[in-house]
Amino acid sequence: MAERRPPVMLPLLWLLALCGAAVTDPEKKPCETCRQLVDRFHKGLELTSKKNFGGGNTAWEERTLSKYESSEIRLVEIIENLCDSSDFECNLMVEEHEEQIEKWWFKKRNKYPDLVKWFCIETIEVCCPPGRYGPDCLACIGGSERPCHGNGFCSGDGTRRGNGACNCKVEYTGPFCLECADGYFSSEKNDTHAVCIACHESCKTCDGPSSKGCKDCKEGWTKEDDSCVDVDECAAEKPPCTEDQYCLNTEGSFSCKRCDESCAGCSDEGPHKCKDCAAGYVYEEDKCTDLNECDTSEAVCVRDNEICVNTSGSYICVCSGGFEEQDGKCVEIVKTDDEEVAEQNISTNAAEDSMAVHEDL
Ligand SMILES: *[C@@H]1O[C@H](CO)[C@@H](O)[C@H](O)[C@H]1NC(C)=O
Ligand SMILES: *[C@@H]1O[C@H](CO)[C@@H](O)[C@H](O)[C@H]1NC(C)=O
Ligand SMILES: *[C@H]1O[C@@H](CO)[C@H](O)[C@@H](O)[C@@H]1NC(C)=O
Repeated sequence: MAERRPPVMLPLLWLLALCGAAVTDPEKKPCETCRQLVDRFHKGLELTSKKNFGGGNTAWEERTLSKYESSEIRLVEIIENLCDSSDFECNLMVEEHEEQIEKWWFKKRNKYPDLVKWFCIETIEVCCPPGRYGPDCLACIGGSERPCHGNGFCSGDGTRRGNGACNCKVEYTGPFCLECADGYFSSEKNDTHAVCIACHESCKTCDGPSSKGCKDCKEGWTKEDDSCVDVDECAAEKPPCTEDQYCLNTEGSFSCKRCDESCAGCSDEGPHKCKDCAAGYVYEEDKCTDLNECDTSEAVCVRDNEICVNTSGSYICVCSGGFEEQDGKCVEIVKTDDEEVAEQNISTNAAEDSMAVHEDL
């Protein structure tokens, strides 16, 4: 029978334990680890099965190969590839339960072909069958066939963890996920089945699909002749937007948009919808247009050697070419000695270069 093979994994585990904080994912649940491990086991089986169709099939090969099929050599090959070297939980699980895996391989495989069931659920007890949860694998609310009546997720489903409470899908609510959440109405219901469908967008609660089915209106809608209709927030006595914005009504809501920069207050988008023109703009041809302050009979930029630059809504005064701002004046730009020498160097070099070219010719 299978000899215990040398524990090659131990030094690795020591190493991993030392930097355990970095590689351990505390959220990774043991059942998930076990299921992944079994997945890898099946992959290993597949990979090693190719060895059965290696080449010729002499009687000798047949005998050797069929021996290999259920051999310890094959098992060792599979086990060595069960976990990524950085996967601490997986390596630990294999290390702790290698004997059971061997036992299954040599004794139980035929009778219990489902390795998740035999290993993860029944032997090392980290998983439960589907629809069951917790240390004792109790059935989820609604039964293990249809946990949470098919309308939610059962806490701990399929693992030895959780408390079996239902986390309902968005349409459903209540401990059994048989009630409809706000915004959904019940189209079918008995003790074990419920189907909830979304209300019309105008309803907060409803008992039918159209806006006539609303029991309460959603915010932004109001009851009128049995249905919920959009409230025009923009028409309110006290407008909801600020002075430099206009109001845009939408189904169930509204938004405030910035007026054009040429406006001081506006009723809609663009320079044509201003209530008044902003400073620096004048009303001209049905809209507020930018004023060219530089183009007035009176000079606006009055210092020596400066020019006026028209900007939208205003103007600036800047020094003209060859002058720079210094202590509130525009003064001629003086080159430092270094700059002048450098400039000379460039022109000398350029001259030398062109001479060199002539020599080459
Ligand atoms: C409840 O409704 C479902 C689906 O319509 C049906 O299959 C089931 O038999 C019903 N159960 C009872 C107790 O009436
Ligand atoms: C100008 O060129 C001379 C020699 O060609 C060099 O020594 C000097 O450092 C250069 N000056 C500058 C500012 O680049
Ligand atoms: C400033 O001048 C007015 C009037 O000529 C123009 O209509 C503007 O476009 C101009 N503004 C800018 C930023 O050039």
